[in-house]
Amino acid sequence: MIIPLMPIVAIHQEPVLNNQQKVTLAEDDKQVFPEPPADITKRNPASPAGKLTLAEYTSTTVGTTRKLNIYTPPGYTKDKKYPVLYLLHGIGGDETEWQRFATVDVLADNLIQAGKLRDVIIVMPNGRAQKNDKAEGNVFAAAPSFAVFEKDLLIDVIPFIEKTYSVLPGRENRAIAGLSMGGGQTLNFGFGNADKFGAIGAFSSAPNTMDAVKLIPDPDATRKRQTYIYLSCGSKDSLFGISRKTHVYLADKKITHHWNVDSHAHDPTHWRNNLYWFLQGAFKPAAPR
Ligand code: FER
Repeated sequence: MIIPLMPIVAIHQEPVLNNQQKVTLAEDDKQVFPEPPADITKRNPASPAGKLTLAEYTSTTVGTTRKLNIYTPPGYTKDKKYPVLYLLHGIGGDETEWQRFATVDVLADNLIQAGKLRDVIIVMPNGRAQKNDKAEGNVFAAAPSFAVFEKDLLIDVIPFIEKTYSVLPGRENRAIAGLSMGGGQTLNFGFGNADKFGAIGAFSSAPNTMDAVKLIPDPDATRKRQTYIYLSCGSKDSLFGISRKTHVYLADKKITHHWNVDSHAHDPTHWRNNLYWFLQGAFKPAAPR
């Protein structure tokens, strides 16, 4: 059992955890996706630029107007329909965090240019569903509002996106992913609403992650539904045990998934590297005719 230490710094960034902790790796705790090239977040001059839009929606759940950051791919047009990824931040973050950690627009533009990623809309909401949703003060105190966000996502965010943008319907065109608290939200909401999400990517999931038996009470149904499942954690992350427990359950129930253990900690390098691989797996470009 790994007990995470309280943060040293917790304002506008993820908590600095005790990443020095020794993790004993099991045989299947392996890096299955290699380190991406160092330049994944440097703009390839040949890549046309997508667009980032800071939008607002009415949250009936919270009773306020809330912000979200939306990436639309280069050449976005109402004449086409696009799959969507809902991408969730950590306990110290907000709707700007993923962009700050991973320059999501550049990363996606480059992958699309390289023919490794479909045109996809990436929605980065604020997962702290409470009236003051800023990452300020003791960010741990807001942990319960990350659970409330399930309702906000399902009844406010997704309908807002689907009426504002040109979106492909169905679970096979809707993915959810996140880092740390957002990883826990991803597993809880993704498995809990399996009819809505066809791909799940959880990076360095936090202690808000529900027990695997509660997440997946009917392994046969989960296996048959064919969800693209991607779990990752750095071997230097003190929250390692949480992701591993989820992986061990999935493996035991023979539910196909990726489990990527790299050598990073609870840090943006781990998150951007694993977003890079998750995007390519969840939104593979169509095979050429
Ligand atoms: C905890 C340790 C870490 C916790 C949450 C986190 C709610 C989240 C970390 C992050 O989002 O980076 O004990 O409890």
